[in-house]
Order: sequence, then structure tokens, then C-alpha cells
Amino acid sequence: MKEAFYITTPIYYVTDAPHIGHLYSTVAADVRARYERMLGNDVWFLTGTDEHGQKIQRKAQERKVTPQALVDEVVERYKDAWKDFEIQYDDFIRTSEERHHRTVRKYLAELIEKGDVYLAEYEGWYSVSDEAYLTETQVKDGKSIESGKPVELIREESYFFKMSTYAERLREYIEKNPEFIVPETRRNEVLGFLKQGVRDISLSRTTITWGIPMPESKQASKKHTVYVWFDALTNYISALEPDKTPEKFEKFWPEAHHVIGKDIIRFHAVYWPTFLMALGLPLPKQIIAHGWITMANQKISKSSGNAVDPRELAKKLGVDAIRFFILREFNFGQDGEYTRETMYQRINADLANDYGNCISRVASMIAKYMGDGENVVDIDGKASNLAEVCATAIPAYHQAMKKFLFHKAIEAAWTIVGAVNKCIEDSAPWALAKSQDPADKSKLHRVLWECHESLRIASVLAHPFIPGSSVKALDFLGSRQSLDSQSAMKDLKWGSGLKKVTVSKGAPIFPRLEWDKEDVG
Ligand code: ME8
Repeated sequence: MKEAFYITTPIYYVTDAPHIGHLYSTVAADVRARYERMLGNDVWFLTGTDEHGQKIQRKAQERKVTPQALVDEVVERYKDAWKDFEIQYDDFIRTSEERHHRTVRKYLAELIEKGDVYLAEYEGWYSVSDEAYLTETQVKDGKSIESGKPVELIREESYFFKMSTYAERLREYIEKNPEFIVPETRRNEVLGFLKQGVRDISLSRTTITWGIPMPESKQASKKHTVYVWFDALTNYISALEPDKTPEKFEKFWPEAHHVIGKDIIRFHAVYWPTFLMALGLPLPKQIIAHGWITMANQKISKSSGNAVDPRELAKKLGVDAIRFFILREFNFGQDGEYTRETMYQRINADLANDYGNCISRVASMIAKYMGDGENVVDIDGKASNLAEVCATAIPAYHQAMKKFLFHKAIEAAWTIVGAVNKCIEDSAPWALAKSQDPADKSKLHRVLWECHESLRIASVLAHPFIPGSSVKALDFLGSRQSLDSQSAMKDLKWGSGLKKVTVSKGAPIFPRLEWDKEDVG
């Protein structure tokens, strides 16, 4: 049965072009979305941009442009990057859009109406960089302990949300639903926050103008702008336009999977669910918090000046090589250190040598030793352990994909590639080809057919990660039609590929990269 599957990325602040960290979350969501589509499921994949708040307002002032001009310019850099990286999103939401404003204001009016929001004064710390209110215990030496970003003291009239009312219900929910927040380390962290006690949070600012105006109220002495995190989190629903397309909202919202970085876990796993509880809406299905890509053990970020431009990397190394590298090299739940050297090594070892080279070798041996029309293969025969290797790898791959353990999924698929390489070395098709014994000829055909079938399966499994190159590989193998089925992943069975093997030739799928120490661009 077709299942609905909704997946989101964080919506990114449009202060500057995306870096490799933003790409990481976006490719991860794209890979899972592609995988679910290949299972035949009904997928909705949302990404977008977070365009309001003090951070954007200040950046615009610095650049001497209006906030609107800034966001209009930078959003294009995100869209261009996602296009380059073949991100197949279904919708892109900008929080400056009317459909978003409408939903944010409607939900706030509902919260006010319900009595979950009250007017008071906020006096305390605020980090503009994180757009976060902080307590005394979260601040040290003028900086947020968690993010290391500077804080400032603010004092202003503010609307507060009664978050404390919902904290216990949330704690119980998290306890009862171990899969709600993954990985477990992050789940424990959230339970830890809740244990410390939850305070009501400020929901509006009076000193910021770049944002969504709060619904009018006679009690307020000033004009209020909606706190940027309430604004931002609501994007996951406003994009579905529950007022205009309620069927879409009802179908996808309960199936929501939020892919985020661990830096914004508190907003997603405490603020967002309590807002939803107050609004009487279902909670998302899962929050998946990945680790940071670091450089010299420091989180890569725009403000640290260590941002790596993925588009520049892709120009040199290829889109698929970068997509593959970030999901293979780093364990999705943990931090991972980025160096150019490990990147080159990983791409050369896994893609150029193990995979690309293997495809070329098998395709050219088939062309040389089997020839077109001469590939009579005993389908029930067996010349290697490759069928068993695939039978183990396929379920391991599915299990890892369902758990967002992308590195494990690739590892599983690559056990097939490794086994094919070994099978070629062990069976030495070039020697079999020289033999005059008819049994050797039959074995030669069978070995090559098994290698071919295994590489076909590995390429289908690799498709969500390296969409362009896996298609090229399947073209070489004459097996492009393996992707045609609406449920290509589900239908993936040993022997269901070609009975008759035809191959074609072409340039290497992943040319070997020359590692150059001086090459730092
Ligand atoms: O936080 N490693 O936007 P943002 C891994 N607008 N992932 C990284 C990363 C790194 N070094 N750096 C950034 C915001 N990311 C808010 C989100 S959602 C309702 C609002 C990724 O532009 C990671 O997903 O600062 C992180 O959570 C996100 O970019 C933060 O992007």
C-alpha cells in the first residue's frame, strides 16, 4: 500500500550563501525522500528559508540594503545550490510568503483566544545569532554556553506562551515514544532539559520590525512582532496550507519527519511540540537530529569564517561525489571532522576505485568475453557467493535507511561492490576466457552475469545517494529499466534484472582525483 511520507529540512537563515553544513541536512532529506519514492510511497519533501528576525534585520543594516532586498537576493543562492545538487523538493517555503503569515497569525490568535498567551515584561539575555532567549544558567562571560555566541540584555514588553503547562505532557510523550527523537543521545538531552524545568517563553518582540505582526490587542502598549522561532517552526504546517488544502494537511502532517542539526533540537523537540499541543494538533512523527560537520573540531558556520562552499567543491569533484562523501564519511547522529584529504581519499577509494572501476571492468569484460547475443546463462546456476551477499546487504540497507543511518546503508550496498571486486580477482575471467574447456566458458558467462546482476542491485541501492552516476552505471550495464518501476526498491530481487546482458561503453563514471595538498579552493 502507498504510504504518505512527509520530510522537511530546517528552513535556513538567508544571511549568506549555504555552506556544506546546510547541504548535509538537505541532501540527507533528499536521499530519504528519493528512497521513499523508490519504495512507491507518496512523498512530500519541503525545504525553504527563514527570512525574519533580528539576525536578518541586522545583516541587512550591515549591508545597507532593506531586509526584503537581502532575503530576495540570498534565497536565490539557496535555490541555485539545491538545483546544482539535484535536490528534488516538492515545495520551497519562504517565511515572507503570504500563505505563511496567514497561518502564523491564525495560530497565534487561537493561542491568545485559548488563554495560553499572556502579556508581561521580558528582562533577560538574548542571543541574536541563535535568536534565543537564555536564562542566567545558560550564559557565561557574555556568551551562550551552548553555542558560544554573544548575548545581550534586553528588557521589553512581550507576549508569553504558557509552555510550562505542557512540559509534563511532553515528557510523558517522549518517554512513551522512543522513536520520537533520534538518536537516543539527543532524546536524553531533551529529557534532561525537561527535567530542569520549563519556563514560559517569550513569543514576541517590540524592538524588531522585520517579522510578522502579532494579532492586535488592546492591552499591548506597543506593536509586537512574532518571535522568529514561533514564526519559523510554523513553516512545516503553513506550507501545507491547512486552510486551503485540508486533505493535503491531513494526509501529510501526521507523517512529518523533521531532519535538523543538533543545534536546534530544543526548538524542535520542546518548543514546537508544546505549541502543537496547545493548538490541539498532532505532533510530528519524528525529529532526527544529526551531528555537526566540524573543521579543526569547530562547527563549520558562516560566522566562524570556516564555511566550505559546496558549489565550488562540486565544480571540481562532482555533485554525486560530494553527496556521497558527506553521507558516507560521517555517522549521521554524530559530529564528523571535515578535511579535504579524507574527502579525496573517500571519493577515490569508494567511488573511483571500488565502484566506478568495477562497473567499467565488468562492462568491458562482458563486451569482450560474452559478446552481444552470446550471453547464454544458466539462470539456476551459481558461480559465486554474490547472491548471498546481496541477500544480506539488501535488508541491512533497508533497515539502515529507515533509521536514517545513511553511512550504514551505503556500507551495506558497498559490501556488494566489494564482493564483486573479490569475485573478479578470485575467478579470473581473463584466465577462464583462455581455457578450451566448455565448462570454463559456461563458468565465465555465469561469473560475469552474477557480477553484472550484483552491480545492478548495488546501483539501484546507490541511486538515492548518487542519482546521476547510478543512472550512468545502469546505462553501462544495460539495466536502466531497473529504475522504471514505481517501486524500484521494493522490486529489487536477485535475478530480476536482465536475462540477456548487453553493455555499453563510456567515460569512467568517477575519474580518479589527483590529491593536491596546495589545492585548498
Ligand atoms: O538555525 N554541520 O538556520 P541556519 C551540520 N533558521 N549541519 C549544519 C552545520 C554544520 N556545521 N551548520 C549548519 C536555523 N547546519 C533556523 C532553523 S527551522 C524551523 C529554523 C545545518 O541557517 C543544520 O541542519 O542557522 C542546522 O540545524 C541548520 O543548518 C541551521 O541553519
